[in-house]
Amino acid sequence: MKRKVLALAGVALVVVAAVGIAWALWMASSVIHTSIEVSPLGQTVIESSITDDDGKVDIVGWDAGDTGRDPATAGPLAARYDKDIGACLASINTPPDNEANLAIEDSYGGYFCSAFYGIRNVSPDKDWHLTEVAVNGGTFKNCPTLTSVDLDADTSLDVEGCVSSFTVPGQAAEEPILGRVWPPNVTAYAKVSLHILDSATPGTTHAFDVSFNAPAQTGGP
Ligand SMILES: [Ca+2]
Ligand SMILES: [Ca+2]
Ligand SMILES: [Ca+2]
Repeated sequence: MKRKVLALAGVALVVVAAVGIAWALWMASSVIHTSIEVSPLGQTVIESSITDDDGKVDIVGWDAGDTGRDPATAGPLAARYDKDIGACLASINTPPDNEANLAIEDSYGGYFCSAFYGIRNVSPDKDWHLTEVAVNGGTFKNCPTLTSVDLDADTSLDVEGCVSSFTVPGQAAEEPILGRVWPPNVTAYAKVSLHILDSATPGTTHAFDVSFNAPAQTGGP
């Protein structure tokens, strides 16, 4: 009997230790600050920003499940883990800065965040289009093609992502953003999806820049 009790106690200890280690790994998080710039200044205005893990439902068609539970896939309408560990917060700086910010906090390998930005072509008569979405160390492609980035130059990749667009808020089907033309006075919605990789350095704060680069005013009537 005594041997059985000891064996059970041993099993319990192992379970407690395993849970402790798993929790420690889970909490070994990265903080990622993303700044998104749109150029050329003057032709576009970033009007709005939401994410699918800021703890509130903003646009039902995109983040209906956003009660804080962490996204386990890219959005829109990401599948979710049962846990609420990470958070992903977007904000914008109105012109003249005309920047969007994205902060991912307490993330871990396997964490996703999708951010959606309303970008308006404020030119009265010129089309607008993107030529490049530049990120630290590479360029983002149209989803679902992913680009991986090493944010802290330690040779292990930290995050992968892609970009896409939508014509109206809550739209289900993604459209390419590179090659897309915004007519004058039209708002389109850009999505930036990020996936934290298992090889991301734990407990690190990363700064991360994304630039939506466009030529000077183009096309138009
Ligand atoms: Ca949200
Ligand atoms: Ca969360
Ligand atoms: Ca790295």
